[in-house]
Amino acid sequence: MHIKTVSTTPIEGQKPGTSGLRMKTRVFMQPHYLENFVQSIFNAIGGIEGKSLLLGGDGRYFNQQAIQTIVKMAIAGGASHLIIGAEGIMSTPAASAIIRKFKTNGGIILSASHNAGGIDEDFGIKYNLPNGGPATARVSDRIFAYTLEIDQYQIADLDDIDIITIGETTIAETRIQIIDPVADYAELMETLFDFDAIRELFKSGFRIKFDAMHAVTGPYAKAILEGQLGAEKDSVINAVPLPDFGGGHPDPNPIHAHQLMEIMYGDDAPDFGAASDGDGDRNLIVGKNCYVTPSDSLAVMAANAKLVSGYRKGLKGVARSMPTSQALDRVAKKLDIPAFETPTGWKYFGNLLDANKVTLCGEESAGTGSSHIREKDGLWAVLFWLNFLANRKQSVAEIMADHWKTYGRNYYTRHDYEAVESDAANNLMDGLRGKLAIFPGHTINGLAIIHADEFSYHDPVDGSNATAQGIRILFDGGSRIIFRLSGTGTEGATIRVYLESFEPGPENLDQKPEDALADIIKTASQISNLEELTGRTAPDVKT
Ligand code: VG1
Ligand code: CO
Repeated sequence: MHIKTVSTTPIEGQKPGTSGLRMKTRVFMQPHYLENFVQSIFNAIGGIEGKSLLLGGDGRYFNQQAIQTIVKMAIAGGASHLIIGAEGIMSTPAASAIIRKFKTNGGIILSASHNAGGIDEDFGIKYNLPNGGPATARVSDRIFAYTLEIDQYQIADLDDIDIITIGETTIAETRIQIIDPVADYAELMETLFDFDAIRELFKSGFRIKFDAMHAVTGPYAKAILEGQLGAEKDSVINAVPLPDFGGGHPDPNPIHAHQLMEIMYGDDAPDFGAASDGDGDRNLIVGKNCYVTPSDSLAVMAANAKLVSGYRKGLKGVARSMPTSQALDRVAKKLDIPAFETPTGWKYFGNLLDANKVTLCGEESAGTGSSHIREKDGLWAVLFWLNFLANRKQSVAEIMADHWKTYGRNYYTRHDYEAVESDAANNLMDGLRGKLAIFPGHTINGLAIIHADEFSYHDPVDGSNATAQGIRILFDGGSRIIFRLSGTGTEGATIRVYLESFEPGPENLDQKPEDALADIIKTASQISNLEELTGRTAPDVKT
């Protein structure tokens, strides 16, 4: 076998964002682009020689081609073992589970997650650590540093290998194993949940619709929900992963998962609806006529954890990303367990989970997960819900009403302004930064500001610090407004405005979120000069 050493030069902008490196697919397809980044990952972990790696992706356009390139580079670098999902498919949570199960030295996941796919859309790559979790900020910085000084990479001069057929081959020093991407994951789920109880639930006539959005979760949901648990045929819709996700946007929110929402709010709606994203780590939960915000879902899961077989002993602690609503904190307080507040992005949960400080964590962006792996996990969240629904024998709407009655309700919505000109977005953030000191003490639209800052996080486990993680404005009574710029977009800037108000109850727990939040929404646009600075009069997406 011939190993080519290819001369290259650094390519600007290969800085990982909230979750790996995401760019337009055509950018990734440029000569040396993928190779430079992959070699930088290898360099950042001290070389790939003698190491094992998991490889997989969400099946989007360029997935298989990219896997071939990475395989040839890993062989050239002397990797000892590659585990690859058949057809290059592997959901992010399954990848995390397999890295942990087979104790590989990490993994490379090809995905731009909730971003659209196709030659004119987005592609992405991320490196996960031996604990199965996303590279920490430190490791990501090291990878980025190598992209700035790279001058060569190695690649084996080989024909494409067969990544379709399950089996094993050895090329030079490298054992290559093609595995069923579903089996190990399904096995893990069975250890966490009471499959018999869920089977009984389906047998009793309970109906589910799971929208896989033509993304990676299709095969997993089919095998587990319909196959193992006996949900009726066609419970899983859009189940076949497509390279362009059928032209849709695989982001499980009420806007992009509108097909599911129509079913769940239509005549003869099933009892339970759910959807997952491009790489299978997000979840949307919706009952009959009852959308559950991700922040509420996280809180309800924490409150009901003891009814779920794998979590019967209770939770060590919980964590949420800073913009996620404070509903979780109220549950933690009642359970008398610690609650952590981290910056946005799953990489900040890894240390807390490794140190056994938390069992359950989540984000407002439809991500929930637990210590079973080190990524958020879409289908796991669905099974978690099904497990406690099987015990409680109540509808989703009843469970929500009961939850709010007990804890009060954190009304919540997120407004996204996408593809805003970067300068305008930065001006907006700078403008707010400049006013942080003078905000407290002011009352706007009847809302009294008690605190304003730019969120920073001190990791209690490794002592690292993350600064500039979003601007927060806190009001008397528990309401909040948060502004942040997205770190996963590929075009201009995306401004995210997170809006939350608290209603202790027992009255006013049944308002429409947009009514309950009207003053907060108005205040957010006033204090940020959003319209003036960006020219936008309405958000592109409201979740
Ligand atoms: C978004 C979400 C964040 C999530 C990240 C990756 O990041 O807000 O909560 O962890 O996507 O999710 P940002 O920087 O665009 O706000 V996934 O499922 O796209 O990998
Ligand atoms: Co995702």
